[in-house]
Formats: sequence, structure tokens, C-alpha cells
Amino acid sequence: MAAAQGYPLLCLENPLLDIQGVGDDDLLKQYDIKANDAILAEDKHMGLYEDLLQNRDAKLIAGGAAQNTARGAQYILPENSVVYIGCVGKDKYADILTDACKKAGVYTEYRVDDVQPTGKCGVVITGHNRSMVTHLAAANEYKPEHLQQPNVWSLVEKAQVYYVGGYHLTVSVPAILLLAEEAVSKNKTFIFSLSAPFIPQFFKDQLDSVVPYTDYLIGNETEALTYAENHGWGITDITEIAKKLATLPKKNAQRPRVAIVTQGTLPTVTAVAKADGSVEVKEYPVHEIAKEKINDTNGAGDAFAGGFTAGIVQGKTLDESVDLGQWLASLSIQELGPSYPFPKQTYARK
Ligand code: 26A
Repeated sequence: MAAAQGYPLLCLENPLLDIQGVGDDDLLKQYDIKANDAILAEDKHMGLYEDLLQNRDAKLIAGGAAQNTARGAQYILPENSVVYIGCVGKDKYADILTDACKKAGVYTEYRVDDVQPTGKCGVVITGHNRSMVTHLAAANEYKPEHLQQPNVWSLVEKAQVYYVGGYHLTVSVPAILLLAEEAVSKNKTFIFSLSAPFIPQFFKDQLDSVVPYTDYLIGNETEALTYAENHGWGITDITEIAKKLATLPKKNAQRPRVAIVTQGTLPTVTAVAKADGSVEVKEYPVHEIAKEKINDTNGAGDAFAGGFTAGIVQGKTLDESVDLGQWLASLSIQELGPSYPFPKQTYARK
């Protein structure tokens, strides 16, 4: 069994159940949220979840950014390739998440909190925008001690690639650093996402402590712009920002830093910092699909990261990995929420 040999890809972050419904400007105004954003819930947002369920015919869908990425990577990789770690409660929502991962073939090693309920994310869809309001609850109770238990740490040791969602910076930097140190000391691959503008904005120090460990740093254009702004770079050109992200200080000199910036329907930009000090930049037009085929864009970035990471795990080139990411994102936006089509589609290179 693969479990004995371990899983090549290990993902860590916040397991959440998405409560997703279609909204309008009034709903956005009522809860004081932007059409396209991801935030942590405050008191004024707590009524949103019931509101979505009672009045907006909201659906319960497995979410949590890196958990979506884990399911996405497993969609492409051979059986038993992915393990996902995070903290859930003891409730029905946790059962839904466990089930979704099981169906996707992702092995979960959850910490189960006795007190807090499973985290949830209210997703308000308006057109091609999505606004996410997250109540972390149990997801916020993840502890590095869970990772250090012998049975869990053995999964860490057996993994070759780590994928950590930047959202976890709000929960446990020490847990992230345990994986990051393991990656550097054994020359394994460490992939990290910027997750949302509020991460570089409000969790700058935490982010700065992790970035030196990253081999692949993934973000979208708003996250990249927010990063540049909050680091006082004074630049707004996405290619220039990607170049600068690639050349930030790096712990593991044996691997080049690669920055990847997605831009919705605009081309994906990559920047690779070469050993000679130069930076190689490339642009990849996205896989276009007809507008009317789009269901919603919730999880598009996670799907990109899932396809991309599957490519890296399989030792594919940067070109191929970006293409896999774009392909999986185009499939996911045709589904309800952060999901992937079944029966499985097969990838054919553009
Ligand atoms: C800490 N926060 C805010 C979050 C999230 C999150 N996943 C982890 N931590 N806020 C939203 N999400 C997830 O992002 C996915 C879409 O990219 C949602 O659950 C949604 O499935």
C-alpha cells in the first residue's frame, strides 16, 4: 500500500466547508463585504451563514483553499499521491469534508478539536466574482504538536513535495516552519501560495518568515500587487513584481526560486531566478473557455495550484506544470464551487 511508502505530496492548511449561494449588491452591502475578496469573519458577519442557507438556497461544498488544491492535484496524480493535514471539529461538516477527500482519493490526517466546530466559509457569488467570509473555528486550533506525532511526522518524512496555503499563516507559523525546515534540510520542494490580499497586508511579518523557504511562490495579480505595496516596492507592473519575488533571499540555494502570478483571463506570468543572477520571465495565455460555460470562479486559483503542483510532483517542466494548472482551473470554473468534473477528464497538452 502507498500508505506504507508514504504520499509524495503533503498539503497543510485550513479545512473549511463552503456555504455558497448567489448574492447581489444588497447582500454585499448588508454585510459590508466586497464583490471579490477573502476575509476573516468579524461579529458583523456571523449572520451571513444562516442567511445564505435560509434565503439564498446555499449549497454545502467541500472547501478550504489548500484542501481544494490537494483534491485537484490528486485528480491528476496516480492513486495514493496526496495527504492533507488541518484541524476540524467533531461534527457533520467534518464528515462532509472527510467524505469529499475520500471520494477524491486524498488521504486526510486531521487533528480533531473537541471544542470548536469545523470551520466554514460563506461564499457569495455575484456574476464572475466571489466574496468569501471565513469563520475558522476548529481550523484555527491546528497545533505543530499534531505534526510532530510519530505517525504524522512519518508522513512528513516520506513526502517529497510540500504545499502550504498562505492562509495558514493566520493559524500556525510554527507548523509551517516545521515543514519548511524539513524541505530545506533534505532538499525537498516547498510550494507556497499568497492566498489573499489580506495575507501580505496584515500578516506581513509571518509571510516574510516563510518566503525564504519557498521554491515556488504562487499568487494572483491582486495578491502580488498587495505584496509589492506592503513591502514598499513602488512598482505595479506584474512582471516586475514577479521578478522581484523570484529574487528575494532564499534558504535552499540548490533550487531556484520560481514566482508564478495568475491574472484571471490574462496570461500567467512566471519568473525564475537563475544562479548567475539573471531572471527568466515567461508568459502563458490561459486556456480559454466560453463565458457561458463558467459556473463560478470559487476555487479557480486553488485548481491552478493543484494542477501546477501535480506537474511538479511528476517532475514535469515549468511550461507543462503551468499548462496543467491552467487546464485544471478551466475545468473547475465550470463546476459548482471548488470542484472537479467526474468522470475524470484527461489532460491533453495545448
Ligand atoms: C483563513 N482563511 C480566510 C481561509 C480561507 C480559505 N481557506 C483557508 N483559509 N478563506 C477562504 N478559503 C477557501 O478558499 C477557497 C477558494 O479559493 C474557501 O473555503 C474556498 O473553497
